[in-house]
Amino acid sequence: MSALSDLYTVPQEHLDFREAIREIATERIAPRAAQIDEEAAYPHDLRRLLAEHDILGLPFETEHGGTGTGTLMLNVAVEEIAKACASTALILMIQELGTLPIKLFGSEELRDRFLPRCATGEWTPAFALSEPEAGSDPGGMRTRAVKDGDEWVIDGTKNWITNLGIADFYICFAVTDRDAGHSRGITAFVVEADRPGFSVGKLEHKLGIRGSPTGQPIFDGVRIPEANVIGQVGHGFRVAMGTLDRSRLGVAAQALGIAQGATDYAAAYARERRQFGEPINSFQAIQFKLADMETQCAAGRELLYQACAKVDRSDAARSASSLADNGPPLSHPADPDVGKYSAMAKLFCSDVAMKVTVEAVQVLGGYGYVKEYPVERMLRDAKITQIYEGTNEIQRLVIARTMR
Ligand code: COS
Repeated sequence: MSALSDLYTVPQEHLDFREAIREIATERIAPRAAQIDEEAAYPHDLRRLLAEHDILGLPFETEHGGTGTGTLMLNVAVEEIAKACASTALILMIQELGTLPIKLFGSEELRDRFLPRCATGEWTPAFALSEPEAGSDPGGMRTRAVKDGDEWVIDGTKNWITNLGIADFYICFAVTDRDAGHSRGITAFVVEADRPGFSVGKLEHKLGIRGSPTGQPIFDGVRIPEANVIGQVGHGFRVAMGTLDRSRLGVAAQALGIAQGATDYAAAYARERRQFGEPINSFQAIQFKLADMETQCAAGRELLYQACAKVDRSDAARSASSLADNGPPLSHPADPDVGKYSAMAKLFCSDVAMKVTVEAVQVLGGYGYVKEYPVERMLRDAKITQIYEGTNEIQRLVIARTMR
């Protein structure tokens, strides 16, 4: 049984902020979602909208110009936006994913240089870990960085990178010690998009989240200064894993938003749609589907909030102890449960998103299968949540490793 200290509460000001975001999502984001999907166009206007309402400040501390409201509030916001448009929710998710390496492991100079301009929404990042031959196994990456005088020179091609061509900088992982062995000798770098040798390669045509460009950034002899190294040379794999341990909560929140959005739409449709002279929600066949969909969303939300609360408690404890001894926050270990719960929330919520969106299409019948209604888009958007930031098979591996 959970100890009382394991429970979470959502403060009233977070609930108020959720209301404000819900209104923006319903009135400003939802009406754009079909067009964004149809045209596969990155919604620059909606990114500005999120910035204007301080929503892009949610992943950041107040000292860096952010809201300082923590991980639970951030993911409540991701869920609300994903209910309306999963591509737009990804703008906020990537604002966290691509800055967590700097926030958690970067020098003070890096944090001051990059985080405030991301908190305002002026800059947006990308997280470049995967490669054509290294997806579930990033430890087998081929991108290399070699030291040349005061600079590092990076060569390689990454794959499936969100925000390609939009990002102002890329967190690039590269092998710096070929002899260190699998998953070792990797270093994390910040590479600004305007550095000579950086280019935008192939962009993918995707099933879902079509409003977010994904593809191959190419690093061809890109020279970057020593100051752009994140954390210690050779510790890049830990930077990547430590980042994913938290950012997977964003995928869980996005999946949950898609699932709840589909559930709400299907329930509203079932109230209006009449067959055999009655609204279809008077039939048990439909009632039971809707009841299962709502229940799965609620269960996913509990797991997600619990996981977010663990991150927030762990951060509070670490910053209290680092204040006491003047050390950086990472000199204090995170709650070992954080990675496990983050993987469980991502696994559960993304599976729920797939099950629920398939059922939502079924509730709408033929109308569910056509683009005039949003649930076929929600189904297509849901699929990636079982794949990116670690496939659900990898999440099971991460969870199982904690049980040995
Ligand atoms: N936090 C910090 N350090 C971690 C860690 C974590 N969560 N997980 C592993 N490490 C460390 C290990 O402690 C080990 O350190 P040492 O070199 O000091 O011994 C090192 O990293 C290598 O760990 P391990 O041997 O477990 O690595 P594996 O190659 O077996 O990889 C998995 C482990 C499969 C979990 C990892 O490759 C993974 O998460 N894959 C999915 C990647 C992914 O999510 N891709 C999506 C990209 S973003 S769209």
